[in-house]
Amino acid sequence: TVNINDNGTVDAKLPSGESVTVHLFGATVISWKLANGAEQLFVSSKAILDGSKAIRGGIPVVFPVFGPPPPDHATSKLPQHGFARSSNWEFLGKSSSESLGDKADTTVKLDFGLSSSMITEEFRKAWPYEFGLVYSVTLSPESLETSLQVQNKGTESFDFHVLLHNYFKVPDVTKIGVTNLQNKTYIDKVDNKQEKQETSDAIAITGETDRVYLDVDPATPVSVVENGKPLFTIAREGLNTVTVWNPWLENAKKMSDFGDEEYKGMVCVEPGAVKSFSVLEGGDAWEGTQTIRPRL
Ligand code: TA6
Repeated sequence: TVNINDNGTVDAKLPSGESVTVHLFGATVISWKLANGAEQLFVSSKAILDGSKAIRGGIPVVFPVFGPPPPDHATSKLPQHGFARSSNWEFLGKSSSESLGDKADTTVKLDFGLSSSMITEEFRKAWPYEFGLVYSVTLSPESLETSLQVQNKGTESFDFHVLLHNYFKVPDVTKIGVTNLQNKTYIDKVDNKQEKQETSDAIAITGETDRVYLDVDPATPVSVVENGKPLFTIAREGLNTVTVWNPWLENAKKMSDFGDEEYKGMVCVEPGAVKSFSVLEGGDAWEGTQTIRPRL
């Protein structure tokens, strides 16, 4: 079943019990529950859901720029992480696959759209390109997949970043590791953006962590593990960077929409294409996809 609610959210539930909720503000997935009702995503108890600020949690969609925009770039007048997560998207509809056997829906796909005519005048002035975004959220008993298609609807090329800013809910961030990033080069945003080489096969989070791993083969699944067992495994297509973030206590205190202690129960592992700006010629399209498998 799929419901369009009057609080600006769309939710879907499978006969097997899994559910997903997407807020039309930013097309932000704000809940993903397994059949047993266990919530997989972190949304701050202080998150603002009225459209006045990007939602602190879930899966914010970052486009067309990740991080503070470069001063000498077409995105320079946009806010950090761009406008997609702070715009009102529209629900385009659902499609579901009927399994051959019991006629039950085994997966449901929800599509959302955002185009240049829908963003605010302020955003359009800041980034005057004709674009179309289609964001697909596909729920199955085994995974949650989200995919962003970027279309250049104008004649002039533009360049962009995309990043899916996953906030995962974890029992205790001091007990988890992030695996399959060993030997990868990363930019350490907590240490003067220095480029470093990852040496550990399971990154521990012991303080503020803000790293952008580069050239991560999308075919290499990245996992959040607890005592060696995967809590989440993220496979990607077209997304060859992975950002790992935890604000820790000092930064948590500075965020009005984040509880001081909440850093202990979350970690962000964010697939993206943010090493450089991807160029899209007029009329062309680009797609990036993540498939997240939870611990079942
Ligand atoms: O993804 C990591 C990051 O870029 C951090 O540097 C931190 O700024 C985080 O995103 C949250 O950014 P926001 O604009 O949502 O507060």
